[in-house]
Amino acid sequence: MTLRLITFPISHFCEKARWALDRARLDYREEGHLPLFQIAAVRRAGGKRQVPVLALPEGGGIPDSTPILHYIDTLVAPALRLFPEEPAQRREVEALEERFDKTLGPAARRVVYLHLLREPVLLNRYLVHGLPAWQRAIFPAYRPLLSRLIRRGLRVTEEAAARDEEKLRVLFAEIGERLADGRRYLVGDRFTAADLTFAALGAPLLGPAQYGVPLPTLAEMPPRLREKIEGYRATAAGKFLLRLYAEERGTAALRAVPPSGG
Ligand SMILES: N[C@@H](CCC(=O)N[C@@H](CS)C(=O)NCC(=O)O)C(=O)O
Repeated sequence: MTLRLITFPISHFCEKARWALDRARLDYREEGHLPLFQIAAVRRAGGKRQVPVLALPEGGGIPDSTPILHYIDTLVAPALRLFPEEPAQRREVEALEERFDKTLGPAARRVVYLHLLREPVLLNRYLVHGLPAWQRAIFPAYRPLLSRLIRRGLRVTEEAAARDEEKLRVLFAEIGERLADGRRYLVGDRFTAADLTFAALGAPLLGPAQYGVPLPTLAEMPPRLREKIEGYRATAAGKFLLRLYAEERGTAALRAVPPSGG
């Protein structure tokens, strides 16, 4: 019996939880689903319908990426914790995480879906990683319905995406200013939940090579989306995000740290 992370594998909120689990080097199994097919597993683990949910070996589970990160912190050595002990720093990390959850996550998702939902070949290729074989097999037939569900559920329109891009421009500029003093992390002098959340939730806009499941390459992207991604990659915040993925998403950086205990 082990931890089970119930996901849509491609989802950046799921990537946030998966990164935290990988970083903690906890023994877990990812259980990927297509939208709608997750509901029974999510309910069994105590959630409503959204993923990620971390199902616990003793029964029940933890819905929502933020409580999942807090739970993981209770299982790891202090050096690996994502939330600082020091109260002011902790509050700052929690406030940034909340802001990224509320603003960055939904905006990045809508901007990318606006372009990708028009690309059946890319959807067939990239939305199937990490799914059980039967869900992969039905994907091409399910895709048109899924595209309609996503478009309607997330209100994916040109107008909404344009408003999101403006929010993202402001947020990326703000993060760039914060980093202008040469700091390596958003809060304090080490990697925290603020960095992880910024990187995971912004990842669809940057396409980092180390994302937990394969993402379309720049060459495969439709031209308008490619142009946007190149724009984000050129910003200070975008470069920071790609550095976090390159340096922190693998396990190499963590090898010096004991997996548990003091
Ligand atoms: N606040 C949640 C947001 C998670 C979220 O938006 N999940 C989406 C996928 S990216 C979802 O499960 N959507 C399915 C639904 O709402 O039915 C978290 O941080 O975990």
